[in-house]
Amino acid sequence: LSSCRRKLNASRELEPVELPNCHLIKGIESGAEDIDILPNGLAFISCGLKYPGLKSFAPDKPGEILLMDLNDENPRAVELRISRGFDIASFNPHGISTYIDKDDSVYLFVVNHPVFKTTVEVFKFVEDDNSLVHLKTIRHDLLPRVNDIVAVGPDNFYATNDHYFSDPILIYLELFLGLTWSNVVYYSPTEVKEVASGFYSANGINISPDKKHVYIADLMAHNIHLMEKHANWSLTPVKVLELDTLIDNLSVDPYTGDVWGGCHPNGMKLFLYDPENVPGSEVLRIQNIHSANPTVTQVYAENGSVLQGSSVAAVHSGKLLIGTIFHRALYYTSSVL
Ligand SMILES: [Ca+2]
Ligand SMILES: [Ca+2]
Repeated sequence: LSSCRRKLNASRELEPVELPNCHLIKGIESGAEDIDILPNGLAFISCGLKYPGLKSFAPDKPGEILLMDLNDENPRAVELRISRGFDIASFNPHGISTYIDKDDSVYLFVVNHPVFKTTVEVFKFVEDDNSLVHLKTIRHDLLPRVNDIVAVGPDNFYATNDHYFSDPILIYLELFLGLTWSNVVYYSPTEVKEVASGFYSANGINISPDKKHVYIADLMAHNIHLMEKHANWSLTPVKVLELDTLIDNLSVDPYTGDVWGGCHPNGMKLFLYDPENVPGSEVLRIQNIHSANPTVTQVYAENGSVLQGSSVAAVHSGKLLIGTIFHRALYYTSSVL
């Protein structure tokens, strides 16, 4: 119990770090959990997550996927239409990942929790039509509680299971006993296997620009695991980067290889949401993550006002998008990036 309390209590009161030239994106009122940006500047945003134990501002509204074109002077978020036949009423999107195939087809992988179960939905993005065509729903015993995924092919991916149990009561038990049963699974239509284990709560996952390394954020352990990817899709540990905050989703700058983390400096405030004492937000940029001394920069920090619970920070050509669990996405441009 005490170890869990300690982990949740990364309860730093932050020195605020301002973002110059930042703009709130209108129309996102029920949280933006994850963001993935294509090389051409089109950003996909997963909105409206309902998660056991976390406050939802729109409990009766289905989740949605928004699209933003970061090439626009004043980008707006537009809801993507989803093809008929997909159950939109129970759509509860969590982590997302894009994959561009050899023929330039764009696939969007979405972790979904219809009635709090876990599926992975695969969509094809139709840009001319601002729509997503649903291709398939993936369910598997080794994918009981997926948080985030990183696509490595048109129908294969790595996924983090943030908890071993899917029953809410057992999740609390798991959390409070400090069990390290959270893991990473590789999925393909022909092979599904656990490729990494022993996490308190594996959360964000992403891949290096050269596709040789996979990065995994362990939210409750306050660290990022660097793993080497092999030809048979297995992963082996390289090193662990310790940080003093709860790291959620990870983004990788395709040009610099910098790793960006949306972080929660105070776990208790995150899980026990109080409008009078809202959770803070923190965005970290990690440069040269493979070197002996990576540079960790706190790009944004506050104790809770505009951004409440930054779950993701993603960059494209010097522009930064921050998604938050409890509030809106934020758009930011700066010459320092
Ligand atoms: Ca993701
Ligand atoms: Ca997450």
